[in-house]
Amino acid sequence: MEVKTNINWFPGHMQKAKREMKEKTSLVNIVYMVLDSRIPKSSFNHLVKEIASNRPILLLLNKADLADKIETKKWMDYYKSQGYYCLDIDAITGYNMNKIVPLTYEILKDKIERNKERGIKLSMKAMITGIPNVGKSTIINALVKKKITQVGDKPGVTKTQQWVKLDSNLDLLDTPGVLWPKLEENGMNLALTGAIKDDIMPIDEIVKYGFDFMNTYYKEAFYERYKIDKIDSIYDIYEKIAKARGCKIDDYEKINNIFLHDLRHEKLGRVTVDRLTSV
Ligand SMILES: Nc1nc2c(ncn2[C@@H]2O[C@H](COP(=O)(O)OP(=O)(O)O)[C@@H](O)[C@H]2O)c(=O)[nH]1
Ligand SMILES: [Mg+2]
Repeated sequence: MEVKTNINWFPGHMQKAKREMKEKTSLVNIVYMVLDSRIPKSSFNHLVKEIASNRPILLLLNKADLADKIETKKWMDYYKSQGYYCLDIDAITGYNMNKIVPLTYEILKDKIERNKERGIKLSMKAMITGIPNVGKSTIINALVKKKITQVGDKPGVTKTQQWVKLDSNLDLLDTPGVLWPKLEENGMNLALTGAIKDDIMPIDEIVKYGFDFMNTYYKEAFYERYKIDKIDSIYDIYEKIAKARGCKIDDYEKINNIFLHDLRHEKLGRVTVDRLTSV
């Protein structure tokens, strides 16, 4: 698939972003990588593994409320088998959010113990990374329970590292490390969940891909919502959606939007787009 983007892919930018992230990482004891539970593979960025070096990585599978529970469990088992720590969360309702701090202490307990023995009184430090739109800011805000003002974004303000206290012995860097997803490999799955803006994507192709996906993995919910009985061609689907939602049969743009909106907002049930078999 060809994806046009307005993201600057110049190697220089990439190198700079990588260097900055590495600098931040050098300040912390643990790296959180936020994933979208609907696309635990496509939202995973391998660069984190590289820049985290030997620091532990805690994968926060956010938006768990939108994903298929059975698939989330499979993905967590898979990532655990690969040496990652995992927690499924929902930053909006707060599901499992209170487990992040205790789990962090648990992961870092040897380090904390060693510091204690040596009489070192240092807080543990963590940072959040993740691709755009996975919920990094929502998580930070939920963890610190207030909105953080981005003082460093104003011109003339010295950009110093800002830390927020999560607990007596745990600090969090308040600026998340933004990573770019690999569009070449995961473009369709990223697009389907809305991780990439629709206006840079071939929308008809995504919708067709989405129809196939729903028909393969969540046929019942798909048929139920649009009162589909059988599908002989893609036009049957367009026709049924139009009928079910009261719009013109040839208004493809509107039908596309209805379908994508439904898929992204749980109207077709919880969906996991990345399937573990595709690893
Ligand atoms: N359903 C759901 N939506 C979420 C969750 N966390 C964040 N969002 C939404 O995802 C969008 C992107 O969140 P944001 O924190 O700005 O992502 P960031 O770009 O990684 O900082 C916002 O519309 C949030 O309300 C979640 O756990 N569940
Ligand atoms: Mg943000």
